[in-house]
Amino acid sequence: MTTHKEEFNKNGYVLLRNFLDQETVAEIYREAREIFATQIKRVAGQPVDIEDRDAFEAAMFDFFEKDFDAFVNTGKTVQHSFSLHRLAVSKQIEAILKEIGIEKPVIGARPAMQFNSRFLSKDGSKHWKLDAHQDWRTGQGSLDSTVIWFPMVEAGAEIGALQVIPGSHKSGLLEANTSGYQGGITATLKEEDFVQTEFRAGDVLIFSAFLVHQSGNNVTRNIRWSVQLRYNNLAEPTFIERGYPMAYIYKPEPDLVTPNFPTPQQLKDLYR
Ligand SMILES: O=C(O)CCC(=O)C(=O)O
Repeated sequence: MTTHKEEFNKNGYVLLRNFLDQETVAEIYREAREIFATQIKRVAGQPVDIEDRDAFEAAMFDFFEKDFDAFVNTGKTVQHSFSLHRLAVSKQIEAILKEIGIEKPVIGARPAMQFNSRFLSKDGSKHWKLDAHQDWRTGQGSLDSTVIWFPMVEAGAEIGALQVIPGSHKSGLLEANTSGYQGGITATLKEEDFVQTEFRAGDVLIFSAFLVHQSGNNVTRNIRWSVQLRYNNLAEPTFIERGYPMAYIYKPEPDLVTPNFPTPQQLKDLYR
């Protein structure tokens, strides 16, 4: 029987069925919707039921249209949720990373979440899905830098689950432009080489940061909620030799986001 490590080395990815328990996924998904729901209530002036998928997602689209900045910031805030971060550093994730060869895992970039839908796009096509890319180009971490990707809803071709090119992790770093969040590979790729992945909640895809992959095409009216976790290997010799480069730059906003906030009185009231 092939081991996960053998499969990973050969194809550049392994799709682990039923890897996470349903409640772990449900908690991250619920917390994300709760965070959005608070802002939706502020903007729409009425609460929304997070358990009513269609109504909740319609409210998400409305929020996106009515207060884009708050939507973007809420999307970022969701990526700071405790449930997501708990999973990212859990024993279970550490064990699977070690199993496929990441001897000393370290977080490569802040855990991320995506809400893919063409209704959450300003220009109709560009920002809601990613062109073919290799994550290594943006992370530039260890040679064996690894990504964990999973949807929090059942996801197949229709809702645009990830598409991957098996074995492409051994092709090296391909030429790419800097369009969008992850850039897009400019080298010629054959569409027929992409394999469409399919998931039930709990299934997880683990892949080399050199694996060529792209977003599928979400043709449904629903949002494809997914999580991306990125890791490097502190023990990988070229990563040590290159001085542990950290290509993700987090920096504070230089100006006050809310001018003249807070007043001393607000602080006195808070700490009464
Ligand atoms: O979720 C997606 O559609 C794309 C995610 C992805 O490719 C990435 O984050 O590197």
